[in-house]
Amino acid sequence: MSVQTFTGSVAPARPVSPPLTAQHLHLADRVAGWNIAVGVLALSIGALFGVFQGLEHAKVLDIYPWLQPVIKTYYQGLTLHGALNAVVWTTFFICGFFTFAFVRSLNRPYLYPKLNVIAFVVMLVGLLTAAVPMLMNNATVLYTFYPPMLADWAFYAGLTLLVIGSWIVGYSMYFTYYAWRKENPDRRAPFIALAATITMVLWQIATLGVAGEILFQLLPNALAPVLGFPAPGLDPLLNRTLFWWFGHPLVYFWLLPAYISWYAMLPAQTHGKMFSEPLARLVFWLFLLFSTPVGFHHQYADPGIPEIWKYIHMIFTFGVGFPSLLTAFTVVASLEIGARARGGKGYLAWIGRLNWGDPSYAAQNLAMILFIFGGIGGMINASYNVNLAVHNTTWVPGHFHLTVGSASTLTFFGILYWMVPRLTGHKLFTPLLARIQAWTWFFGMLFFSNAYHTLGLLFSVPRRTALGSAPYYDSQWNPQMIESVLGISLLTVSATLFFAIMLFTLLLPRKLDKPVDMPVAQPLDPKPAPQWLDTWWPWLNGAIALVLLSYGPMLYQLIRDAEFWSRGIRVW
Ligand code: HAS
Ligand code: CU
Repeated sequence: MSVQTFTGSVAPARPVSPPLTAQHLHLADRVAGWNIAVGVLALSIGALFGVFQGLEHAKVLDIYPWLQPVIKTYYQGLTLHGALNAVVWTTFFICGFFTFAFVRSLNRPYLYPKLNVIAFVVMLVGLLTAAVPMLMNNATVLYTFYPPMLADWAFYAGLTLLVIGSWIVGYSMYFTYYAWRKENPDRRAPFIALAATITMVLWQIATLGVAGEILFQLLPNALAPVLGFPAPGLDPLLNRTLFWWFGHPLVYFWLLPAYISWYAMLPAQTHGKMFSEPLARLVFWLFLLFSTPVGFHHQYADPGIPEIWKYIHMIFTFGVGFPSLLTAFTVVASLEIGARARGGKGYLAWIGRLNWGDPSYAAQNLAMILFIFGGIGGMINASYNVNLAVHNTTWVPGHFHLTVGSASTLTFFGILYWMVPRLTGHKLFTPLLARIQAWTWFFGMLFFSNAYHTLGLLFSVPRRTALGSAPYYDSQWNPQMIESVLGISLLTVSATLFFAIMLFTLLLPRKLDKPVDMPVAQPLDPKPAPQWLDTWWPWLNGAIALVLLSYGPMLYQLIRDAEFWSRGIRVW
C-alpha cells in the first residue's frame, strides 16, 4: 500500500501502532501479577531467615539447633536469605513491574505477548530447580557462590534458567520497542519505556560474565561426578573476576527500576513534574556506560589483579556515582515543584507538604532518604585504601541493607501499594497500616545498618559469620548489637505488616472507590529531548567498548595463565 503526499510524490505508508486495548493489558497484567506473587513469596521466606541471623549475631537466640529439621546450618540460612531476597525477590518483581509498565508507557501492545508468559514459566522452573538443592543443604554457597565451593549442579542449572527467563522478558521488550520505533520514527521514545529497555540491556551485558562462569566452569565441574567424567577443575580468581563483572551491574539492575519510579512516577504522586526529562535520560545512558567496568572494586583485596586495574576500576566507580548525584538533585527538584503546588513554602518547610499521607509516596520518599546514607557508604567502599578498613566486615551488610534492602526494596513496596490495587481491583488493606509499614521499615533499617556500619568500622567485626557462637565475641560490641536488635524488631513488625497487607488486599474483595492507574509525571518543559538522548548506538557501543577495555586485557591474562588446579569442595 502507498499514500499520495501533498507534493504529489508517492511514499510508502508508515505502519501505525495498534491501539493498546484492555484485552492486551489483561494478559500483560496477569503475567505481571504472577511475577509479583512469586517475588513477594520468596521475600517472605528470605526475610524470615534474616531475622534469625540477626538474632543469632546478637546472642539473643541460638535458633539453629531448633531449626535443625528445616535447615542444617547458619550458612544454609544465610544462603537462603541472600538468594531469595537479593536475587529472587528483585528479579521477579522487576520483571513483573517492567511487564506492566513498559506497554503502558509505549501505548502499544507487546508484539509477541506470549513471550512474557514463556519468560515467567522459564524463571519459575529455574527458581524451583535451584530451590531444591538450597533447601536440601546441597547448595550452601551463599548468594555469591565463590568457587572452589561447589554446589549441586541443579543450583547452577536453576540460576541459568532464571537468568534466561529474565532475558526473554527483555527480548519481548526489544521486539516491541523496535516495532514502535518503525511506526514512530520521528517521536522520542517515552521515558519509562526507554529507561526500562536500557535497564534490560544493562542486565544482559552484565549477565554475560556470570554466564561464562557458570557454563564454562561451575556447571561442568558440578556435573562431572554425576555424568562420570573427570572434573575439569576450577580457577578461583578467574571465576571471581567473571562473577564481579556481573555482580556490580547487578546492583543497578536492582536500583534503576526504583529510579524509573522516582523520576517518572513519584512526582505525579505529589502533584510534581519531571524537573528535566532530558537529564533523566542522560542518567540512564550514563548507567549503561559505567555500570560494568567497575567490578574490581569488589576485588581490591584479591591477589593476582595488578593494582593499576584496581585503580582504573576505582576511577570508573566514581564515574558511576555521578548519575546518582544528578538524580539526587533533579528528583528532589521534581518533588519540590509538587510540594510548592500543594502550598509548600520556605527553604525546607515545603517538605512537610509532600504527599506523606499516601503510603505509596511515603515509602518511596523514605527509601530515597535512606539511599543518601547507602550511596555515601558506597563511595567510601569504592576508595581503594579505605575499602581495606571495611572489606569483609559487617560494614558491608550495613551498606547493602540501605541500598538493595531499602532504596530498592522499600521503593518496590511503595510501587506495590498502587500496583496491587490496580491489578486486583481491590482497595489497599489499609493505607494506615501501609504507612506504618513504611515508617517501621525506615527506622528498622536505620538502626540496623547504623549498628552494622559501626561494628565493622570500629571493631572489624567480620561479616558472614555466626557471631553468636564465635569464641572472640566481645562484650564491647553490645551497644551496637542492642541497636541492631531494635532495628530487627522493627523490621520484623514491618515485614509482617507488608505480607499481611499484600494478602488481605488480594483476598478481600473490597471494590476501589476510584480507578487507580500507573502514575506518569509530565515534564516541566514539554519540548522533546534532543535526538542524541534517544539514540542507541553511541551509548551501546560506548558501553561495549568500556567493558572490553576494562576487562579485556585482564581477562586475557587470567585465561592465558589459568590453572585449573582447584577441585570443587564442599565446606559445609
Ligand atoms: Fe554497593 C558492596 C560501592 C551502590 C549493593 N554494594 C555492595 C554489596 C551490595 C551492594 C549487595 O566500591 C555487597 C556485595 C558482596 O556481597 O560482597 N555501591 C558502591 C557505590 C555505589 C553503590 C560506589 N551498592 C549500591 C547500590 C546497591 C549496592 C545502589 C544495591 C541496590 N558497594 C560498593 C563497593 C562495594 C559494595 C566498593 C564492595 C565492598 C567490599 O569491600 O566488599 C554508588 O552507586 C552509590 C551512588 C549513590 C549516591 C547517593 C545518591 C542519593 C540519592 C537519593 C537522593 C535523596 C534525597 C532525599 C536527597 C551518591 C539518589 C530527598 C528527601 C526529600 C524529603 C525530598
Ligand atoms: Cu559494586
